[in-house]
Formats: sequence, structure tokens, C-alpha cells
Amino acid sequence: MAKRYYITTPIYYPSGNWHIGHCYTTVICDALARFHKMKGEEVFFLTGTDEHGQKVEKEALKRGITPLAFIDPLVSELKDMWRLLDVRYDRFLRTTDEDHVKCVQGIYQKLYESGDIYKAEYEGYYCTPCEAFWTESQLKEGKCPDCGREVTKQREESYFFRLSKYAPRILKLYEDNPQFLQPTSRVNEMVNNFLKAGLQDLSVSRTTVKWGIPLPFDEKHTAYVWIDALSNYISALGYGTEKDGLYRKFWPAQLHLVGKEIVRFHAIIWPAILMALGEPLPEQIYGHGWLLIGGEKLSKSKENARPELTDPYELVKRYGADAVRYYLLREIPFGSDGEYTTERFLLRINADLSNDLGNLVSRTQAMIVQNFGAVPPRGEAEEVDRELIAMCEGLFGRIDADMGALNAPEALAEIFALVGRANKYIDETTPWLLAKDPTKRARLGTVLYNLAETCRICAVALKPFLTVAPAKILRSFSCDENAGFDTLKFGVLKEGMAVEKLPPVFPRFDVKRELAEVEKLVGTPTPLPPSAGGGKAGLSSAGGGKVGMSSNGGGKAGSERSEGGSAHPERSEGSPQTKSEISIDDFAKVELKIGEVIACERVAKSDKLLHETVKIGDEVRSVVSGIAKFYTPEEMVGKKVVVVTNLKPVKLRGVLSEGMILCAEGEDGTLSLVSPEKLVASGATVK
Ligand code: ME8
Repeated sequence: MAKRYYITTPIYYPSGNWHIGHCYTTVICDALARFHKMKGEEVFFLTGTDEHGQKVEKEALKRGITPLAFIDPLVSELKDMWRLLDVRYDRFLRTTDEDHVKCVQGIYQKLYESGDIYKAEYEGYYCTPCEAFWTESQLKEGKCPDCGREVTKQREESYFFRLSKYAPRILKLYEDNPQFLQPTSRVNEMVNNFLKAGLQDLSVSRTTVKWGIPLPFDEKHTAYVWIDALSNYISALGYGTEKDGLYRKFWPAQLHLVGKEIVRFHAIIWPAILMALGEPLPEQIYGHGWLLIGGEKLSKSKENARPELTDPYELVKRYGADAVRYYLLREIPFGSDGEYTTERFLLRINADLSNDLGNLVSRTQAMIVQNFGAVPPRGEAEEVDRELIAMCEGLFGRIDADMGALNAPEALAEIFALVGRANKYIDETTPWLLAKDPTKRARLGTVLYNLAETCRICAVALKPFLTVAPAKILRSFSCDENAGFDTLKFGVLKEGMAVEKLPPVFPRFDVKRELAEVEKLVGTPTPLPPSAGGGKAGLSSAGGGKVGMSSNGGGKAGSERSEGGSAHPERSEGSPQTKSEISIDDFAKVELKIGEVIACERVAKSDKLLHETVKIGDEVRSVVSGIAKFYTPEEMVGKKVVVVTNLKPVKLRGVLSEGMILCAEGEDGTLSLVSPEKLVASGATVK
């Protein structure tokens, strides 16, 4: 029976503003999942979103929309990000999914019936951003000990989980099973900071938070977000239901990979819950380090002040998914923190991908195509060949050991050590000189064969890590891009197989120029191209002017993703001015409604964008429009406008835009709002 490998990322807060730090956990999990799949194991890779809680409730309220209307576009963005980075999960769980909600209720019911959950009064300090309660003694200078932000004192009726009862068993778990929590430094943190002093029972319900899962035995209360969130690891598999086949097959998980700031929840609360449920514990919790900027954890608010490009969408668009994945998997020693700078990113991908790997492949292919036209015959091996061949043959063993220790940076270092050895082999065997001497043709063939095999082996070994280049390289040597690890042996290429000379697999970036461009991109808002903010992306009008969309219609507004542009998979870059004919059915796909602007403000750091709050019937929407040059916020309030209401929401300069306001564009480019000629109620359909 094939071995099973169940791996999970934490489920993400729908915070938006994703940065490269967010991609770290998930890209590592993806590489691990791909690695185990290639080993022939049955893999289940879980990720998702953590959607309940006060933070979401407040944000939605602020915008006058429902929590789900607030979250849905952010979830789509996150999924887009994973798609761009070629992350292939087996399930994307949302904590608002019905099966998850039922599972969490089942868990509460079970713990309540067994007496592990009881009712009492709670008094404590709550940190909304961390969704965590603290006792007075745990606060640091009166602030949240995790993030240093303000906490609020709360007192209310609450259900408690008997966490205190499980402290001795958790300590014993760490002692008996050193693999359970890794790296070892995290065990010391847990023991010294929390377990030594004994654990207090945990408040696991709120009456003040409405956006949460109602407890089945007391609907006034909603589930504490961390119990809700942690349960995803088993709810995703159908735990507690009749359809629990996946649970029986994959649980316990081999790995929960999490950032170090959430180890406490995973290594203390989660095992205690599972102990209380009488379920097996995951095999390992690994608390990885952070990507830092200026010595601090990379987070959107800190990043803004620095000329570093951290937007995954922009990074993938400029440098490709392979480059971003490679950087994340290679640069930071596993388990440690690592400083992120755009320069280091560029230096790393230039040195390893473009120089070492790219050159090896292009030199090898150029010489083969020039001298043989196809894979050359392989002759007798010399000492220098045997050394290269031995390194190729031992590669899988070495990367398997590294990946067994979750150490992707080391596994990649092994592969690139082979790439480096092969480049040195070229210098040692001087094939360009052999090519000049007809008596050395057999030797030239052997050298080039060995190099082609090394390229192929490196490409197969790189498949869990990079998702674009390995397939290209394999195809160019007439090999199956789906080749598995069983092909990691020397001598698979056969004489006469076609070889294609690829254009450079990895471009080389001019670091200085890139840094200057990136600094501009990050430091100042990128001006909107003509098609955005009043662009011509829209519906043609009868008159001489054009009716355009004063919002997010296919343009690009700065370095944040989802502002249109090709960074967003659903958007195209600009639009042609003349459109082909469409049928009435095509037109009917566009939903147009009358809205009333009830509030309006300028979008920070943009001279083109206004942020309107638009009432459309009973609904209130946030819309961003590129009309600040033509209307002041004051003028906008009270205006009746035509809104495209079924556009996929996007973010413009970090502000959610859930529609487009139509404008007519005059000959001189002036935008003028399109309004109903007679008095019409907001919400009325435009057709
Ligand atoms: O913590 N460097 O979600 P999240 C490395 N919802 N990793 C980083 C990072 C950085 N600068 N910034 C974020 C949550 N991450 C909870 C989890 S699980 C039951 C509930 C990582 O959206 C972070 O460490 O804040 C975590 O692994 C992931 O992004 C999601 O973080």
C-alpha cells in the first residue's frame, strides 16, 4: 500500500494585501506535497481561509456590507495567488464551508458532553488583530505580548475548555516524542513561556462576536476562532461525519507547517483538543521562521515604507513563478528567519537560475545541436566522467534525506551543487576544443552525452520546486515532462533522441536597473494608463464620445495586485478601441443598475482615484473610480450614477472596488458621469 502524506498550511486570514511572506508556508508545503507525490505516495495537501471573528465583522460593518461580501473577493485573490505560484492543493477549505461549520459544532458538542467544556464567567484582555485572550500577567507593558498592540478588557459569560488538565500530557508528549514539535528551540519556548507555569483553562466562546459558528448547545455563543480554525485540519477530511473516508485514510497528519508566531496554538491547544476528543495527534508541528524586512516580520504596513518589492503578483509578473518559488525555497535556512530584499532576490535568481542552470542547459544544447544534431553516442567513461555520474546517481538519496527533514533549501543546494559540478566539468573537458579536433569526436560525444544526462537529471529533481522550467528542459531533450524519480538514474537518454536548443530558460536581470525601476514602482503610485480610470474598456455609445468605465476596467493602478493589468488572471491589459459586434445575450451578461453615491473620499496617494460608497437599492457597495481629476468628492455625494454591478471585485490601491461607475469620455478626455435623465430610484435596472 502506498505511503500516505497529509500536509497542511495554516488557513489564512482574509486580510488581503498579500505579500511574499504569506507565500512562504504554502510554497514550501506545495514543494513537499509535489515531492511526496513524485515518490509515489498518496498525498493530501490542505490549505484554506480562516474567515470568522471580530476583525472581519468590524471590517464588513465599516463598509456596510455582509462579512461574506467582504471576504469572498479576498478569498478569490488568495486563490489567484496560489494559481499564479502554481500551488496545487487537494482542498481549499473555507471555515464558512457548511461541512466545516457542522464539524466544529460536533466537536463542541462532544467536548461539552464529556465535560471538557464548561460554562463560567470570563474576564480578560482581548487582542482583536491576534484574536487572542490574555491574562493581565501575560500582557507586556499592558499590550498584547504577541504583536504589541492595544488590548481591550472584556468580561462576559463564556464556555471554557479544560486546557489546564492537559498540560502534563503535553509536556510528556514533548519528552517522549522530540519529533512532535520542531525545531527544538520551539519546544523550549513552549515549555518555558507557557507550560512550566501550568496552563489556564481556555475561553472558547464569545457572546460579543456574531460572525462565528454558533455553539450547538447555546446559540448565544459563537465558537472561539482558534478552535474553529484548528479544527479545519480534521473537518477537511470529514471527521465526525458519515463520509469520513478521507479522515480514516489520512489522519493523523504527517505535518502541520506553520509560522513560528502560531506555534503556541498548534503545539498546545490543538493537541489538547485532540486528546480531549480521543483522536490521534499529528506527527509533527514545524514552526518555520519569518521573512523579515529591516529585521522585522514582513507585514504590509511595514513594507510600504521601504523600496522592496514584496507583492507576489508583481513579482511573478516581472520575474516568473519559478523565480519566486526558487527564492522562497532556497534562500532562507529552514527554521530560521531571513531578511528579504529585492536585491537579494535578484542576485539569487541571477546567480543560480540564470547563470548556473541556464548556462549549463544552453551551453550543452548549443554544443549538441551544433556538433551532433541529437543526443550523441556515449563512449567509454574517464575518471572525470565517473565523478560526475556518481554525483548524478547519488542525487536522489541526498535530496530525499533533505526533504525528509523538510529542508528544501538543502535539497536545492544539492541539486545546484550538481549544476555547479557540471559547469566545472565543461571547463575541465573543454568540449569546444574537442570539437575542433576530428580525432576527438567520440570523446566529444561522451562529454556532451554526460552533460545532457546531467541536465535531464537536474530537471527531474527540480520538479517539486520549480513548475515551469523543468518541463521545458525535459521536453527539449525529448523526455516526458511527467517523468518521476524513477528516472533519476544515469543513462536514460538514448543516442539519436532529438535535442532542441531552448531560448534562455531564465533571463538575466540587470540588478541595478531593476532596483531603480522597482523603487519607483514601490515608492510612488504608478500612473494609470489611459484605459484605466475612464478607460475605453466599455460599452460603445451612440454619440461621438465614448462611454467608459470610471473604475477598475482593465487598467493598472500601481503596484498592488488586482488593480487590473495582466497580474490579475481575470483581467486583460487595456482593451482595443474598436470592439467586434456582440449579441443581445452578450450584452445581457452585464448587469447595470442605478446607484446613489452616499459618501466619497480621495484614495490615499492617488491623484486619479475616488472611493465612493454607493447605495444600490438595499445594498451598499464600495467602488473605486478614476475620476478624481473631473469630480471632487463633495460633488459626487448625492449623484445618481450607472453602476456595473456584476463585475468581479478587485482592489485598487488597497481599496475594494465592487463595481464600475459609467462615464462618457469627451473628445479631450474629460470624463462625465452617465446619469438617468428622469428621477429613478437607486437599485433600478438599466437596460
Ligand atoms: O495565522 N514570513 O493566518 P495568517 C513568513 N489564520 N511567513 C509569514 C509571514 C512572513 N513575514 N507573514 C505571514 C493565521 N506568514 C491563522 C492561522 S491555522 C489553524 C490559523 C505566514 O494569514 C504565517 O506564519 O496570519 C502563517 O503560516 C501564514 O502566513 C498565514 O498567516
